[in-house]
Amino acid sequence: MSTTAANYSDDPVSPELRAQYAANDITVLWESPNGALPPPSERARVWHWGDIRPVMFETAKITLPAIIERRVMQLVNPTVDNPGSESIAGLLNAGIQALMPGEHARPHRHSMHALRFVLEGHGAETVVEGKSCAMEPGDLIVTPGWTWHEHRNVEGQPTVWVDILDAALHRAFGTARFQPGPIQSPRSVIADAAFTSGAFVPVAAQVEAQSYSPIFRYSAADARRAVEVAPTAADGSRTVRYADPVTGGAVLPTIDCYLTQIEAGTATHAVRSSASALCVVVDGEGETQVGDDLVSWGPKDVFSLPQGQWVSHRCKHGKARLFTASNREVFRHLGLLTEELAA
Ligand code: GTQ
Ligand code: FE2
Repeated sequence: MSTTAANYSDDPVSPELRAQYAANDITVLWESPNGALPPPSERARVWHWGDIRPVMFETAKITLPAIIERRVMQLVNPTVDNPGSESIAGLLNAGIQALMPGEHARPHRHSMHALRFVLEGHGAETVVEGKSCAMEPGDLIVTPGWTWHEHRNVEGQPTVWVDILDAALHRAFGTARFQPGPIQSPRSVIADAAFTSGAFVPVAAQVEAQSYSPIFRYSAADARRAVEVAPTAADGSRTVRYADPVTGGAVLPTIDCYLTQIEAGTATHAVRSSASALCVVVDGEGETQVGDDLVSWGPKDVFSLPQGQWVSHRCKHGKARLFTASNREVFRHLGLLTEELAA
């Protein structure tokens, strides 16, 4: 009938039918924003060390025991389209944590996979399933999901690090679990030293059964030595992956880490990934093109790499070293990883 539209004020659906939809919790696909996704709105965000270091040290003056244990300033990218995720990029979370001399964050464990990248300090340690991991600047320490861990600074210097976690992923999956200490049923672990020769790995059932790296600490010195002798890519940069020595794969099932070295005056070829990532600047100064945004950076700055954006890093001064943590393994396992290199 040609009168239909006029009767409903241009809405082809009658008010009575709309009411039926509402009463039955129904929406209609032809009006759904998910049918044709809008262009991604997430933008790169940088946290400059010079801005956040004083805020962290001011925060560290608050010494209530309950705050010491969770003294993390979460880096929340306001453009991430996922309310409540508190993420820095996509489903990745990051925060800055400080532990002052004499402080202790007691043992606990959680289903979230996490890692820490140390920014400054000396003498603190993270204990993971009984293994002591020294926290020196540039060190990577991984705390795989459901491993007991605690942080101690007995008499070291004030120590500050970046926490990187897959917390928003667990929130989305409904799998976030947390258990405070005291430690129950600790796992048996093998000393990191058993894996560091590179050419040999111990043959042990416990190593073969686990889905994460048996190495919990990747030292800055080892990483630097490795990247310096890595072959150059076509753009002249060198990259090493922090590898599980048993599988050769990522350090954690959900977070994959890399160190890239870029010579002054050079830039990396643009790459684009369906996964999200973030970078911590180890040293050097430069800028990164992320889609339409240009991010300037220096030592200890942290910046996000939203999914779907073309990314190219340029080193302006010094020899730049960038630590990158990506959730590409999540995407790869689900058959959703696309990675492109600009022509
Ligand atoms: O240091 O163990 O940023 O459990 C969030 C949760 C750090 C930690 C975070 C944690 C930790
Ligand atoms: Fe934790």
